[in-house]
Amino acid sequence: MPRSDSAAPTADRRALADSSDEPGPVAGAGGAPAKGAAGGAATIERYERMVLIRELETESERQYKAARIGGYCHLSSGQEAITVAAAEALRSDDLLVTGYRSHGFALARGVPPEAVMAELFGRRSGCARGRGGSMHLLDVERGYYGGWGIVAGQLPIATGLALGLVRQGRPDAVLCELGDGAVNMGAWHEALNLAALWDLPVVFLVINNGYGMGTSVERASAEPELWRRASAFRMHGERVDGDELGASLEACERLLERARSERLPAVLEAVTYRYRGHSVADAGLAYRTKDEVATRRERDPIARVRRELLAGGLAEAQLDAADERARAVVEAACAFAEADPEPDVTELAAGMHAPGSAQQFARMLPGSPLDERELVFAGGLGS
Ligand SMILES: Cc1ncc(C[n+]2csc(CCOP(=O)(O)OP(=O)(O)O)c2C)c(N)n1
Repeated sequence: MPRSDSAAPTADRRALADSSDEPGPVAGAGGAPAKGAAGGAATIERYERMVLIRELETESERQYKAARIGGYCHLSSGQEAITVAAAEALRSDDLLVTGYRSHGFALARGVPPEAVMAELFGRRSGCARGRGGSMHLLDVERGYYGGWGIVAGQLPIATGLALGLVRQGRPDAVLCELGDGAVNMGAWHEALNLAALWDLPVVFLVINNGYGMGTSVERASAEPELWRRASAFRMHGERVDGDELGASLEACERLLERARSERLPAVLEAVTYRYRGHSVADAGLAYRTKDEVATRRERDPIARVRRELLAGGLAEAQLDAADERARAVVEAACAFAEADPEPDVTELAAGMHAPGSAQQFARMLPGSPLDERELVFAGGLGS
């Protein structure tokens, strides 16, 4: 299909876009294997990346409980297969936007573990200069546009980034990660409507981990098969087993390539599970049972890849060594973060877009706290 540099709607493209009434390849929990699922996706490198994410999450929880990490802290333990697959399917010039459960995505996109941990600690060398914290990791040079704390806030950003790619004539795509709770927000409709209307190269990756805080998908969504909701926009939708590395990689690669080469947006629902509570402050057992968590742990994506690698001839010792390397990386990242200084208060206005914000901020130094009004109204909102 020819590419158009214009962002104007193309009626024939919309007519041709698959309707999700016709199911795409579906491989939900317990579902049939995804069509074309890539066999042999298990490699020691991918395994180690998944273990690194799990280890960093486990350590983050420890550090949070030791009060070295402040604010919010949402862990993605259990979601490593789809995270590693999605990040790997991205090319270096593609763009990534995520919600707040983002430590794994940042690592998988190549943000150094030291920069991730320093950000969690609120330190100067953090990937958001220590000013974003756990929910607002970002690394624009690596095409990672954050880390957004407002549920569904990243969706219009993703659509806008995709429009920007088209306007610049770039052949790249955007991957927008969101949670199952975000599909019930108004921004979902706005962002998907325009992405479909303007044929934008964006894949909306819905990580369905079963719950939005303490509310299950079935209690929150009139259509709990979330991939089907793409059909409201005449957009292609499909579901994949997000704990299955090969199927996840295949689906992400295919849909991103389709977005790049044909400018066709899509929804990919990845069914997975989060082992920990909604955030570190939530034990995660008020709305689900221990048995449920234990049953889901039997499908653990890391254990699956480990089994595949062993079956493929790797020795336990090689996998143990990979575990050990990941643990050492996390330990070093923690030591780095602890030694890293806190950002200076005078740097707080750096990177702000409001005109004159740096000068205004200079008047907000300790001793003149009421000048905050000036920063917000005159600088931020431009009164
Ligand atoms: C607009 C908005 N409303 C409410 C919240 C509070 N909140 C934070 S996380 C969350 C649940 C979102 O769940 P989901 O989208 O499934 O993502 P997950 O936590 O599973 O990754 C809510 C309601 C928020 N951050 N933003």
